[in-house]
Amino acid sequence: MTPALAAALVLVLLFGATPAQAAPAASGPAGFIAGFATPVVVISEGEGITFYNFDIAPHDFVALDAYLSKRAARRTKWCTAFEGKCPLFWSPRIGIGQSAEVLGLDALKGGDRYRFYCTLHHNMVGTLVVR
Ligand SMILES: [Cu+2]
Repeated sequence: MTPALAAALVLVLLFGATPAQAAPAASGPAGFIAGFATPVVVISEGEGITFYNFDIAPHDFVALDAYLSKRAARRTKWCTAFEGKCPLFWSPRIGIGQSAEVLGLDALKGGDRYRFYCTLHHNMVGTLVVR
């Protein structure tokens, strides 16, 4: 990965065999569980993220318990997809082999960290660190 690359990459993968005591997988074949292959994502302020899905199930990349103000949400085009609260950042839901840009990252400030998750599989969580 070269510093010149504009966007950090976030991958979601189907992990191998699930430990016997793990919770049942929300999707995918029995005994397997999907997760973010990059549960901690570090970006610089102003940097973008490209989200890739290599799993057979659809996934997205959405801020967890962090929302735009109502005023900011009204000015943000992609917030029209949400009733009520609009997440601070968001990617469209994508299927296997697809990629999407994460929207809303330009408003994030250096020095902060945020939780993210998949709205379809709430066990899929991670941390986004903004340098
Ligand atoms: Cu998911």
